Amino acid sequence: ESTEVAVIGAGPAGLSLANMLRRAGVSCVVLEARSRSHVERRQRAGILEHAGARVFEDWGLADALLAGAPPDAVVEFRVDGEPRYLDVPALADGRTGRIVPQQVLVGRLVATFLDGGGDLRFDVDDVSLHGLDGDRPTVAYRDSGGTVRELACDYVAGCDGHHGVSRAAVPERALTTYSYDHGIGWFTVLADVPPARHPLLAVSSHGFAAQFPRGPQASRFYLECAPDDALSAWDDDRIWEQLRLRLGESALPTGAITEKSVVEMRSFVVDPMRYGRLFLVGDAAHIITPMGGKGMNLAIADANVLARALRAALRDGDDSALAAYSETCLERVWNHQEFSRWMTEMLHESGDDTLAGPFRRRLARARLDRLFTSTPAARAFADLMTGG
Ligand code: RFL
Repeated sequence: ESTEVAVIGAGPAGLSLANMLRRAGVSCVVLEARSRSHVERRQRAGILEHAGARVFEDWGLADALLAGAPPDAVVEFRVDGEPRYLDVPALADGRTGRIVPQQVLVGRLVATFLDGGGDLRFDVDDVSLHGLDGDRPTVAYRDSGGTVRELACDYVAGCDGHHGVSRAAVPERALTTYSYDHGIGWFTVLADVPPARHPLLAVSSHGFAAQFPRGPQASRFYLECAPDDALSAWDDDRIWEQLRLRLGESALPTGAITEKSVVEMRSFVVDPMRYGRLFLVGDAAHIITPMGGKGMNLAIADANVLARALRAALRDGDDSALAAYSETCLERVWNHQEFSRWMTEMLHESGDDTLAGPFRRRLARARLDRLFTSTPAARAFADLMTGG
């Protein structure tokens, strides 16, 4: 069996890439370890930045993927209970993101790919990559029926997330890895609570908290916690009590909590995002904390760069964009890592003195206040929010 591009993983990165490759007339096979229903139910991110929406428009995929997804407009910062609003599209020359829960986007990417005749194989096992530094790599795997198969290809796209096999297939000496522990903990819950009027980021002496929309009747909440806090330390009563306190909303409605997890507040980047004929895409190459909402967006941006580069290499015999793939992607990755870290400091350290001391607390407050006193500062923030 053979194809032009073997895509490992059917998350936002692999599915975006596969749909783009189809539009480009490049053949691909997608291999996914989990079942279709598992992939379509995995709830994580919720905001597609303006740059991501434009990518789908450019590929003629926006109608299929984004129909009915409301625009993401005003962001509320609630500082010690006092609301402050930033109208991001107004500050970004009309550019606006879209509110689309990750599982909705993934479900539509799967349907669009399969409806167009795409080859997507769920429930595969034991994926291994071979001959990556040669001319004709192969991917071995066990299909859903238990039969061992081999797929020959021109290129492999490693879109299998942070714990996948693709990055692990690269010899250690060939990659430089950057890893950073932000030194704080986050706890997240998904609950059947209608979203606040605007995406909400709350700063107070009780600790950071946030509420983001995940569909018309669901919210994802984030709560700062001790880095070593266990899941068991957060029963439902404590969650609601802390959310009411931190959001400054004594009448916050409660609802069924459908998921609870501790978020690792860690960043990770590999350089280069390529080894021979293997290209790492999305979380396989880099992870970022949820602050700023960039993880899914980086995955889609990488997929766009790679799809264009593969089309040029396979259709026009022009390898220059493939040669530049890693450098092109890493520029955006580091820019978003910096934005995320900048926001993390601003919104955690401005709350109280315990995290970074009284001097840093005042610096963080100055950074936050500047967004509401300086239009150029607010415009720079909006520019980064929308993904440039
Ligand atoms: P994914 O989504 O992890 O998909 C990888 C896919 O590969 C499959 N796989 C394999 N397939 C075949 N063989 C193997 N050996 C395989 N190993 C794994 C997996 O089953 C899976 O289907 O990576 P991808 O596509 O790079 O997409 C990245 C995004 O999912 C991720 O960056 C975001 O979810 C991060 N993230 C957020 N991003 C945002 O932009 N905004 C947010 O608000 C946001 N919130 C979040 C998040 C991530 C979270 N978690 C759980 C990590 C909130 C949370 C809680």
